[in-house]
Amino acid sequence: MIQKNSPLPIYYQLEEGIKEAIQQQELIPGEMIPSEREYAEKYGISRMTVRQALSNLVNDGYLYRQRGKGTFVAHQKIEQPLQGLTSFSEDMRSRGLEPSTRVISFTEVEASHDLAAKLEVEAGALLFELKRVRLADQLPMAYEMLYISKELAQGLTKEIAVNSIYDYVENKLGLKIQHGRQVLEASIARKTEAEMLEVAEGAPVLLIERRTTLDTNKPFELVRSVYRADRYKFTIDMERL
Ligand code: 16G
Repeated sequence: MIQKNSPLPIYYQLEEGIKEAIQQQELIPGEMIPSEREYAEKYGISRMTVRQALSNLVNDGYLYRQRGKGTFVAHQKIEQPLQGLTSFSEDMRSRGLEPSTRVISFTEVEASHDLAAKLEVEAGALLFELKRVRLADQLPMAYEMLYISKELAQGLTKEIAVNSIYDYVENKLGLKIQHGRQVLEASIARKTEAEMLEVAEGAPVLLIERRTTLDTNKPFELVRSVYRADRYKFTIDMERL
């Protein structure tokens, strides 16, 4: 993969070669890559050059280092466009990943004044409160807590929440989820979130709050999700104003 007479710098050729190997799945996420010394010997190049290539790949999120162990291939981030209102299950399936869900809790609570106002129900009305870990190909991606009015999501059960809630309310209850408003913030994983997402406490996460409404304008759900920042990135298409 290295051509010494090429006008391209050697570190750059090595970088591109490693990226290519990741794309071709010759290097698999979670796998340890050869050491600096091994690359240097294999291609007859200096360790400094190898170090530069690997550092760039770490900074760009292709590789990650574990102190005392080595350098590993990172899981590629999922890129989520922010224009359509989609469910987690749809998002993962559209990428060829298998969604799954761990329902951590499924309870009924009485709406506080604040929740009642946001969901446009009477204070004290019953709400479903759900906590779920969402996984893609068995890897935890997000931890979400949601509130939905019990009156709207009739018959919702824990078993249904293991699959797709949007699928249930749209295809079984015949409701139409129409509109969503989402707020994104940078944050760090608190203790419980870190456990659920299998990251260290304090690891970077993306905090997302979503409120959706039905075609009748009635609020449907309030969701607070914590996404692993090492597995997710969001893209927004913009038109010049
Ligand atoms: C996404 C939504 C969440 C929605 C869920 C439905 C965000 C931040 N959250 O996780 O609001 O409840 O999808 O997914 O995108 P489901 O139909 O697979 O249960």
